[in-house]
Amino acid sequence: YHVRSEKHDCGGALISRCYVATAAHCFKRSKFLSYVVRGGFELGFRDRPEQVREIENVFIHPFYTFGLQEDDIAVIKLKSCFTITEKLQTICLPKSASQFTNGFQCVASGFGETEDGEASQRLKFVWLPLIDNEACSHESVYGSRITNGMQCAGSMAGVADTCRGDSGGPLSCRDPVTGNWHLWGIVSWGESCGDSNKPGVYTRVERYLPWINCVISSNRNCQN
Ligand code: 4AZ
Repeated sequence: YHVRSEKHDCGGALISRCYVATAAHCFKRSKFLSYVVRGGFELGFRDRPEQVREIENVFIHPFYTFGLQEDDIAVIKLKSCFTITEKLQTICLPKSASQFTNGFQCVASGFGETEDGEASQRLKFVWLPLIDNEACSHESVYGSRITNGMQCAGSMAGVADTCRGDSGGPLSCRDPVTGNWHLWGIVSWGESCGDSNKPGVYTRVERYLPWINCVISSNRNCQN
């Protein structure tokens, strides 16, 4: 899913017909009620599966602090819900903290910056292995900047990565038993893009399940 305004451009993931999960930092400088959410595969082109929805409300995690990267998660409530079709579906939330572990290959997707330094006009995706927090907290990587609410993914050798504009979009992992895709991460930050020892850092969605479920069931922001 694609969230766009004049100044900001972020991804998001449909976690139910009426709610989109994205990054809190996407709302840094924006008037979020003017945002529009669309499901589609090309920018500036209304391809067949696309549906456009306006935002009714944005719930930013109460511990998120602008400028910092912790608790970088927000839930968007849509004014009207999406219609589920073959090409427009919801993604499952994580099942448990240990559902996907170090080395598991997941998929990040978005319209973010490519090698040529410009936003992609087409939705792109890349397979990225999960990196455990111990390895990602190594001093040659990100040190103490990695906290429990984060999940690193990518290669320590670099190259494949997410980048500016992919923020808020999904890091999706497929359960090998059920075949269901789960929203394991949300594109959050990283030092540049594709550099060695600087993998992408994602919001670890599993840690926020109580908050997400509380927001969706109460339609109000929640304290944890
Ligand atoms: C960004 O600024 C951003 N390489 C997103 C992802 C990554 C770096 C920066 C990861 O939105």
